[in-house]
Amino acid sequence: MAEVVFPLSGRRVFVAGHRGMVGSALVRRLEREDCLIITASRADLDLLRQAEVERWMAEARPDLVFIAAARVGGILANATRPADFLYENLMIEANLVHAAHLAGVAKTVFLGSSCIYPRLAPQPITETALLTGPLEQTNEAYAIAKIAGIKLGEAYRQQHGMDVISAMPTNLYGPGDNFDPETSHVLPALIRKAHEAKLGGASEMVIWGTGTPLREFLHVDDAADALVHLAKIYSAPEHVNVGSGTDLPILDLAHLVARAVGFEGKIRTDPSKPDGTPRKLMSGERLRELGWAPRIGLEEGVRSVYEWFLRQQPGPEA
Ligand code: GFB
Repeated sequence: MAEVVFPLSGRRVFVAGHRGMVGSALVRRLEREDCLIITASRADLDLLRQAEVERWMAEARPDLVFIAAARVGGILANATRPADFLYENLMIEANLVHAAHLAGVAKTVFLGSSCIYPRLAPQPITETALLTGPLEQTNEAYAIAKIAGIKLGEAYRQQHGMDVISAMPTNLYGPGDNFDPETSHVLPALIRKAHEAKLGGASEMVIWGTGTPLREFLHVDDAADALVHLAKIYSAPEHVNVGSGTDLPILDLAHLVARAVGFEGKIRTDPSKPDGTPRKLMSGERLRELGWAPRIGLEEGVRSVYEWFLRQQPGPEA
C-alpha cells in the first residue's frame, strides 16, 4: 500500500468546479474524509477573473485545491467552439495555479484529459507519449489548454517548489453528466437517445460517426476516488493516467446502453458525423503501481447512471 504523504485530516479542501460532474463526485468522496470541504458558487467567484480568484484564495486559505473546474463537452462542442475551450480552460487553470502559489496552498491537483496525447499514440498510451506527435483535430483546442495546465504545474513545481500534481482521466461518465444531445459526450448522449427512442416507440436510434472508434470509460465515482488517493500519496512532476484499463467500440457501447435502457430497435451509424481519434486507451500501470484500481464495471455503471437519469425526468403532471 502506498504511503500517505499528505493526510487529509483537518485540512481545508477547495473543490473548484463543485457543481460539475467531477467536482460533485469529489465532494461526495471527500465527505468520507475528516476534512473541511470548501466550495464557491459562480456568483461568488468567477474563475475567469484573475483578481477575484487571487482575492478569494487569499481569504479562503485552502490547504488542498482540486482544479475540477473546466469548460468541457463532447466531440461536436469541442470542434465548433475551440475559442471557448482554449480561452476558458487556460484562464481557469492559470488563475487557480497562480493564486494557489500566492496563497501558499500546500497541494494542488490539476485535472487534464486523455485527449492530451497524440492522435496516433501507441496503445495503451503511457504518460511518456505526451508531446510526441500531432493531436486530434476535433479537440485540439481543449488538449492544448490541458497540456498547458500540466506544464504550468511542472513549471511552478520547478521554479517555486509548489506541490502540484496532474491527473489525466479518461472519458468519464456518471451522475450530474450533461445529457444535452448537441454538447454532451457519447455515453450520456446514447442514454438519452436510447431512452427517447424507447419512449417514442422508434424502430431505430442513430449514433454519430462510423461506430468503430474505441473509447475507454470510467465512472466518475471511481475517478474521484483515484484523485483523492493521488492527493494523499503522490507528489511528483509526472502526470498520472486515470482510466479503467479497457475500451470498446462505440457501436458496442451503443448496444450496451440500449440493453441497459431497454431499447430493442436497430442502431444505425451516421458517418457524416466526426469519429474523432480512432482509439485512446490509456495505460493504467503508473496508477496501479501507486496502489489504486477501479471498482465500477461499465454495465453496472451505465445501469446506475440510467437510473439517475430517470430520477431527473419530470414526473407525470398531477
Ligand atoms: O464522447 P465524444 O463526444 O468525444 O465522442 P471524444 C466519442 C465517440 O462517440 C466519437 C461517437 O467517435 C463520436 O462520433 N458518438 C456516437 C457520439 N454517437 C454520439 C453522440 O450522440 N454524441 C457524441 N458526443 N458522440 C472528447 C473530447 O472526445 O473526449 C473532449 O472532445 C474530451 O475534449 C473527452 O477529451 C474526454 O471521446 O471523441
